[in-house]
Amino acid sequence: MFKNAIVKKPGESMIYGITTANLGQPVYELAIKQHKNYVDTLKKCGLEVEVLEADENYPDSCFIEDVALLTKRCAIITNPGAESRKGEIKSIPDVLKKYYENIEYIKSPGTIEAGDIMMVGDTFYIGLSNRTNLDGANQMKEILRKYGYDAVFVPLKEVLHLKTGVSYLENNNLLVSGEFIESPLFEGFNKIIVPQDEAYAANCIWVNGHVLVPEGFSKTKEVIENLGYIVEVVDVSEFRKLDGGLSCLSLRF
Ligand code: CIR
Repeated sequence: MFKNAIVKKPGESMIYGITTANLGQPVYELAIKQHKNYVDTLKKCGLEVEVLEADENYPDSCFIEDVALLTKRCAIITNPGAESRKGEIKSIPDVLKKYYENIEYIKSPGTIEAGDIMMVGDTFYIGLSNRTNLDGANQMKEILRKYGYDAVFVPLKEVLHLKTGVSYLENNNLLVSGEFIESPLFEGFNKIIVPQDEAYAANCIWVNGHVLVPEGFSKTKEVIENLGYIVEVVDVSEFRKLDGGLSCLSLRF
């Protein structure tokens, strides 16, 4: 079960965030509304949510998931692979000190963004992507091992981050799409295949028996409902325009 979440409000500069989506510029006012609704949904799932103020210097900083990996035993501050995002980590240790005694750091030339990390019990799947290099992944693995965790590397071909294409819903249920459907690394899971035309919905989050599903993906929503989860539909259209999904908008621990 998770108790806490940390989110960061989007700043007006978000409209200049990194994107490959080709869906146009986000509408800031709408993004703010959607962000607030996202926070309310996390609260509805039983989380206490700390809301950090926006930082206009970093257009992508609302995607706070990428700057830290929070486990039960330690917090690990990442080193984002995207040049414009590297400075996002500066403010994070102070925020995490309230919650964690053990804070570790990934150092250059290692890079890692935690959107590439999926927690499955005591095992962490780490995507090797354009943002997460082998050095960063190896550092992360070493730190995780020190705290009694395991790590499995997953080379990525197409998606931005590992969790863009695969989400763990607990109880051995794994939402998978595209390049991950046939991956031998995920053979042992009960795979729930996300159809190609709903690929964006492969990024869902499990929060204490609820699953947050993005609005507009009825097939995926129905399959998740049929598994017995309480589904919370959340509209994140403005964040999708920046290649971001539901998981990217919070740190949950
Ligand atoms: C980026 O390209 O870094 C942002 N526009 C989107 C980050 C999405 N984060 C995530 O998937 N964890």
